[in-house]
Amino acid sequence: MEKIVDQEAAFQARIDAGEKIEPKDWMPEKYRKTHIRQISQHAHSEIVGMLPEGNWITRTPTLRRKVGLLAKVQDEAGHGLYLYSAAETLGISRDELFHQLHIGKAKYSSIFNYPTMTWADIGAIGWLVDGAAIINQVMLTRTSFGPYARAMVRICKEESFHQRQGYEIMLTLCEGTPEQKAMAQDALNRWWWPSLMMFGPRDAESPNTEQSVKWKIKRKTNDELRQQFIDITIPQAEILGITVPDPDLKWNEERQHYDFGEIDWDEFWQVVKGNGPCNKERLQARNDAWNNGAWVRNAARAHAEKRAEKERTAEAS
Ligand code: BYC
Repeated sequence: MEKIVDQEAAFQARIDAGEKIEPKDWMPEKYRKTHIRQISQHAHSEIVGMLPEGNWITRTPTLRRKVGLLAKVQDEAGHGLYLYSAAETLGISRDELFHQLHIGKAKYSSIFNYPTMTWADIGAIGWLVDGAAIINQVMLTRTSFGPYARAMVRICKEESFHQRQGYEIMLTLCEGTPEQKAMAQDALNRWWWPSLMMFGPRDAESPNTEQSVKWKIKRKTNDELRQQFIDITIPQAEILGITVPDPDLKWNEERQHYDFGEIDWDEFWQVVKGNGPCNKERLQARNDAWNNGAWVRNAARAHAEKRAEKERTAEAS
């Protein structure tokens, strides 16, 4: 018992000194579990996040937009792969991580349970969803677990391209016909509040924040990041000439931040619990992809076994 207390104190001292924790280092079991939870949820978000945008690859308005969107969706797959690899360093298999997603046990970001109804939604996702993700992920480049922090550096570079391509779509629509501008406004109306929910519950209702801040998994709280996102995004909406759907939004000179209205937390928890507009469709799509890919996994396994057998025979002779 005393040994564990000493180890925990030494571990906290390393965190306090700003050292990175690496996979083979001693770590408290809860630190390991928190990381498996957060990194795998993050990986699942990247993979499930391909679905709403993938929905528009065949319907982009121009070839240039198709190339950009294809590259973005492929990037998200790559982000998922770096993150699954980072989670595996903590001693959990990728099959287990997928299994937890497929049976609905593991979470993924609430935002991907909303539908992409018009082309402007693709602009809004890049601008707002990737914009929110960057705010969170720039913080995570300094998180205390080495493999997660390093994955984030590369991911952030790609996310900033994603954010700009989304904003450029919005800018083009807002400079277009009145119908195009109305489409951009409608997308902002539908994506604004769910984007604010991406940062998670209010600090007072966030069971994991206190410990995660202590372990420097999180360097900022959910509410701090949400405020940062709002402060950065409002001037961008002003440039576009569209209105953020929040009558309570107002610059607060004293706080030097925007005040904003109440988020619908009931909607947030309903979506997190699986009752959002597209939760069932998203899980079905992931399960179908897994089941339809069985023949590829079987073929790869058979090929690997054949090769190993060949090598064994060559060594024996
Ligand atoms: N959605 O104590 P809290 C992308 C859960 S993808 C669903 O504050 P924590 C992109 C939370 O898990 C980028 N669940 O938790 C991809 C916890 O439940 P459990 C996605 C949520 O972990 C494709 C409970 O609520 N980014 O950029 O300290 C196309 C209490 O919350 C949500 C990441 O995944 C939510 N929004 O803080 C385009 C970032 N919020 O697990 C773009 C990595 C909370 O205890 N994750 N919950 O059962 C994080 O930074 C943190 O996990 C969070 C939550 C800030 C999200």
